[in-house]
Amino acid sequence: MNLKFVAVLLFLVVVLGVMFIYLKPIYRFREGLCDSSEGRSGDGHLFRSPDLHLVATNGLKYPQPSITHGRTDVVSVTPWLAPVVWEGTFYPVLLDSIYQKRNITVAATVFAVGKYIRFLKDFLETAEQHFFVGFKVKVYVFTDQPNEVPKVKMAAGRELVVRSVPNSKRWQEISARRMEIIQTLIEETLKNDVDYIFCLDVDSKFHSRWGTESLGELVAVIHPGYYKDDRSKFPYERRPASRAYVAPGEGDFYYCGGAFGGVLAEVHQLAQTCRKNFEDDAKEGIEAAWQEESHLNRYMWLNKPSKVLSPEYLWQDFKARNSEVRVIRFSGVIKNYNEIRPN
Ligand code: UD2
Repeated sequence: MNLKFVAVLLFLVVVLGVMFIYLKPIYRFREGLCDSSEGRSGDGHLFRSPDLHLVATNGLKYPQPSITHGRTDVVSVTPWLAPVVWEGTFYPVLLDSIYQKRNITVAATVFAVGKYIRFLKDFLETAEQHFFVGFKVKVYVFTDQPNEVPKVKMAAGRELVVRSVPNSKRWQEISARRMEIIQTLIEETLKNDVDYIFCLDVDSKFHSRWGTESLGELVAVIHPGYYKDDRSKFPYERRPASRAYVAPGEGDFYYCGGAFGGVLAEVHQLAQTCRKNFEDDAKEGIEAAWQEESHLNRYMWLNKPSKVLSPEYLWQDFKARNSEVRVIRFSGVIKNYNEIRPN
């Protein structure tokens, strides 16, 4: 080996060593950026975080942020610093201008199986009036009676997609199976098409704006029946044998099974986890107290939602409105459970 060759070899080793030492942290940082600002689905597909840059329209005038504005009569931020959205905590024109620039598409899923098909018309018609008006929306209806889906006129940029699903003898199964179908829908259809998804109960109507203020990575709605209660009163699954178990003293809010959402990667993770836990429980003969709602509550306890929607986003028509609820945006209609359910 001649000296010249050894010198070149040494030079290369030093250069590669320096590159390794200096470039590795940069690569790691880039990886970290991907992990924190971009979701990654199970198969490695990247979902770009839509909340990376909030770019508003130039010259838009709106009230200056002020600590004396907003709401002092309700919890408007969680201990993990997620906003809790109430009327008076956001400026809709500003938010819409941010998301219009991004040209987002929002999907909604709704299940109308068996006699629940009767609720679909009002759901769809009121969604046209209040749900992400002015944005691209795709409503996915899952039903066992595709021919009975009402013909509702959709505005430009909005689309209704009907999919067949089997009926079941047990309402608990219809309700819980939604997680599996949502998981598959995201994997097979929505992946490259949609930015956000909301999964909603059909026996409900929109009454007022539900829009861009509700967008976030993982979004949960506080149940209207329990938002003033101590967590000891929440109807979480209390049997430790269940995968939906929440121990005494644990839990943040009691969230609704009837409305949740977020970016695709987050909702996919939620649906997949709740489905698996529900099925693993079933193999051991356990059904959680409130089916997939119990599993969702366990999931949200461990994986904190990045945005929490107040009970304005899922009220119940039989409940008198409380003074802190200035607007009812979406509300469950009164129904006769014995008459409407298959069991
Ligand atoms: C609560 C939840 C619901 C679910 C359930 C527990 C709210 C407002 N509702 O409502 O989401 O977590 O507890 O399982 O938080 N469905 C049919 N056909 C049927 C039965 C159900 O299509 O025969 C669908 C339909 O979309 C309905 C949803 O499943 O809206 C939930 O069923 P539910 O409304 O009977 O459940 P409920 O009122 O106990």
